[in-house]
Amino acid sequence: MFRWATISGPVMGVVNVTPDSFSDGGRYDAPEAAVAHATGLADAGAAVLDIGGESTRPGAVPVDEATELRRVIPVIEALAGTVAVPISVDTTKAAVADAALRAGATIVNDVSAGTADDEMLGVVAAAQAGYVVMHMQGEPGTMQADPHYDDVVGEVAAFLGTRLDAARAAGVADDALMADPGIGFGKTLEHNLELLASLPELIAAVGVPVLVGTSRKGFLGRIIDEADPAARDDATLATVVWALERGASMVRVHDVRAAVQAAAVLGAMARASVARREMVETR
Ligand code: PMM
Repeated sequence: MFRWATISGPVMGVVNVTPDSFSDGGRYDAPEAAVAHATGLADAGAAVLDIGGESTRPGAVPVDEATELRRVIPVIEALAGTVAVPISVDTTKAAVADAALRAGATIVNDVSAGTADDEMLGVVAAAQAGYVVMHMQGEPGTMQADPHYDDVVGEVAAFLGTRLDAARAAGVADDALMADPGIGFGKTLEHNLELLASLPELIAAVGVPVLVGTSRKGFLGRIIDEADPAARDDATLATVVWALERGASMVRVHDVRAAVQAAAVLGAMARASVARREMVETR
């Protein structure tokens, strides 16, 4: 039975076993390369390894189930026997989630929050797996065409609340649930910034731990004028610190080492500020 409270740290490492992910597509699409990369992320301090076989970048073409299975299952099988950290599978397909959970994954990261496949919530509940529900407006092929919200924070929180309730109704345990505002999924630069600015409000509204995935995304490229996603890790780190400082429980990143180090330093400073406050109060 998976519980988020048992996770050893706040950093989820991204392992894309795809030829076309926006920032690392094609680098780790051979199983051996993906396993070596994932093992390196675990050594760098990732508390969860997130394995994905379907790119969700804007404009991405969906892949069929057989292709996705062929990409992720060998990697999950190899990792489950060798790394100590939990493995999540980044998929919207129930059959892929089911096979991944049988192969040794214990978490399903579903960018459709169970809306893409009616069987998904049942598969997660039956396996007593962890489940990440993410908000997306539209679908990857078209989501960045013209995103619109009247109140992005309110609408994202309401959607996540509804999908968390659906997961609970299907039998997923409350402490196995995590919610994600879906930075970059059907959102403009301004929408992404508003969501990040409102993290404490969003976290309070959803009532479960929150995951934030900003790593190397396009909105960062627009802010720093950097077209190459792989050159956005420093910009990513600013958002990692921001998100953790404002209560996010986990960040999903490519550059695990930097995020782990930032989280360790933040933790040390937070402990010092608690100690200082206690000292001042007892004077
Ligand atoms: N982003 C991507 C893929 N999967 N899952 C969650 N929960 N949150 C995200 O923000 C997220 C995700 C796209 O990034 P990638 O192509 O680098 O994996």
